Amino acid sequence: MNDPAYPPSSAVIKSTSLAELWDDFSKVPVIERSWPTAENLSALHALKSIDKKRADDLTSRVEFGLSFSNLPIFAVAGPKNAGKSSFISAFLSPAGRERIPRGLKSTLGTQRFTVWLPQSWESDADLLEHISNTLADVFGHAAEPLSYIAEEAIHQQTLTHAIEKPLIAFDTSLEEQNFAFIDCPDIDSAAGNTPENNARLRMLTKAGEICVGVMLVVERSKIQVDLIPVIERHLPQCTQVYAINMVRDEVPHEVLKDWVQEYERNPEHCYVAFDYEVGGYRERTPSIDPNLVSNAVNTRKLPFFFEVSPEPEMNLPNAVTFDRSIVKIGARFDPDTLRQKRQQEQLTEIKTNLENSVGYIEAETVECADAVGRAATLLFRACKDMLTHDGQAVITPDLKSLENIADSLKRTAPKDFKPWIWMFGGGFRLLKKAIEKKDEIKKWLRGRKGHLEKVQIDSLAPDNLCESLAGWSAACGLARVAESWKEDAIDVFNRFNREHKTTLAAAEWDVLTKQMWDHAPKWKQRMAVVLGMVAGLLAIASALLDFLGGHGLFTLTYAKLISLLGIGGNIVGPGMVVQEREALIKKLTLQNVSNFFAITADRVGVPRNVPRSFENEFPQPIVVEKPNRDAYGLVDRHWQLARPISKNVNSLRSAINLFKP
Ligand SMILES: Nc1nc2c(ncn2[C@@H]2O[C@H](COP(=O)(O)OP(=O)(O)O)[C@@H](O)[C@H]2O)c(=O)[nH]1
Ligand SMILES: [Mg+2]
Repeated sequence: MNDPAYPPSSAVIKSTSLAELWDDFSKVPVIERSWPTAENLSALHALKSIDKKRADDLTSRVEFGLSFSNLPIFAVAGPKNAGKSSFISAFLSPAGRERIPRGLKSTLGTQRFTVWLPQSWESDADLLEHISNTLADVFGHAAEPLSYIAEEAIHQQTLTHAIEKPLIAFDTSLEEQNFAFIDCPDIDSAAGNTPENNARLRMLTKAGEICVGVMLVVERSKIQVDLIPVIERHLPQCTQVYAINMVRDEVPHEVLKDWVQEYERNPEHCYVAFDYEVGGYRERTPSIDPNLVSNAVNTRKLPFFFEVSPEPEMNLPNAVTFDRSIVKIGARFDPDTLRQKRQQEQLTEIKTNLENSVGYIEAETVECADAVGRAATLLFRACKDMLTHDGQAVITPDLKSLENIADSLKRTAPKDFKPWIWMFGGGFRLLKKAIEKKDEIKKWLRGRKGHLEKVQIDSLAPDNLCESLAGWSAACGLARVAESWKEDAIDVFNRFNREHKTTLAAAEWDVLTKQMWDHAPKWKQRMAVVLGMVAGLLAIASALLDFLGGHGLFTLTYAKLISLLGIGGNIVGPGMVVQEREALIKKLTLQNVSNFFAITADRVGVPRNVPRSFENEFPQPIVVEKPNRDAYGLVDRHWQLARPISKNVNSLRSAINLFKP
């Protein structure tokens, strides 16, 4: 996977099927990533890293497209009390009808999606597994079986707050049908007209993904409701069947005319049922209506839907033949044709989706690299500003480095200073044991007041970094307040204190201290010079000791250091030496910035190399990389440095192009 040329034949990817195309999409490396990990990514992998939801959505669409069910499903939808459940009941066995909540009472409203399937499927394990997986994919939750005990089944369907969990039911009467149904909960337009604000509409849209058609049940007197276009809009790909219920004193072809004109509907697949509770029903309804022959006392009436004809006389009671009953609708459609129509739409959608995804991945990759570059530059600038005083980058001395300086000063001292160095040996020894002799240092300094003004400590604390990071994150487009950076800031300072040392080799210190001696004031007494120097070192040590234990950093410019030592060395000397000195000071100070930046970069999730615009001035960091997997840049921003592998991107693109749904 790590070879960008994989697979060797990528330039001639030939995809003939969705399966192969999906294989390419998930396997052919199209993105070469260098940070946070060096890795080549397939389009799917890249999409996942940019927008996980989009990748998951595409995956489930494709998987669904790959395994498109053999079963045409119709969603039965419509407003409350339109007769949806009654409509489905007509297709079920008497026992099945008992399992459906029907009624005007609000407690009998269907609250969940129930998928009704032929009984025999319950024992076909493979088929059932396929359907269950599909439902789980679409709804995001596994389907629950609908109980065979009527009371329990009704309880399951009327349970509120379980809309996301579909029910799955089997009935013997569906055996003759070529369809399965989804009984949908009532869609209430008062709850909103978009899936975003109406959970049921959202679920209906989802259900639409596995349906070839929608059977829309509406009450004759309420067909003006704005809900119908809303429902249709959310099931746009579906073949539509209309069932107009509770027609009263009207002739069916007039209802049809109204429907066609007012809603600009197709006159095809329009069914009507007369209201069985009003006078004249027996005279109006087709003579084959089972309500007319049913004489069992406890058999509930069901609306009898039959296909309306535009010819008035064809709708007369005796003219309606049994093949026009709703329960014969299976014969009106060829399930294969329905499915193919829907499947082709699905595949076309998938093709477009794949095409768009490739473009999106490419654009996002390039844009992300730019954003990361900007973020790193801004962060570097912030670190540099924090570690700069009076226009100069600072050193961050610790006791060890003070000791190194003292040792070097002793080594490079000119002969005429040596006796005084020897004389103040006690001061040097205090420096070596600074931690234990903290109080003695203070006493020593008090005894020699006047040799040194009070040392002003400059310091940097995690709070400073918190402020910087708050500003930085805002500039990066996703602000996080200062407090939220606390833990990160403390970690950065701890690591810096542990891992970064202001150090030069002994010989390098010697170059610097030799210079200091060369410029030591000649007008002062030798003793005063050495005394000032030791006092300076001890004063810095004392300030540092006060400072230890916190998370902060003690900062000092080189100019301040030599002024505290009181001897000099800041004067421009002959060329060679100046260059060498400048290089050493740079090593002492600029390295701080690079290291501090690298540690911060690790922590907040940006690449740790010195950004291009600072590359010439600053050395590369020399602290080890410790990535933080929870970093802002990785978790909140999905930052990465990557570039498209053009050759493979183009191949994948042409493969998608060649794919014919
Ligand atoms: N009067 C009359 N009532 C009906 C007719 N069709 C259904 N109903 C009743 O209307 C109520 C709501 O029906 P239901 O099928 O539960 O509607 P749903 O809310 O759309 O599922 C029930 O009490 C049914 O018995 C009809 O043609 N005439
Ligand atoms: Mg219902």
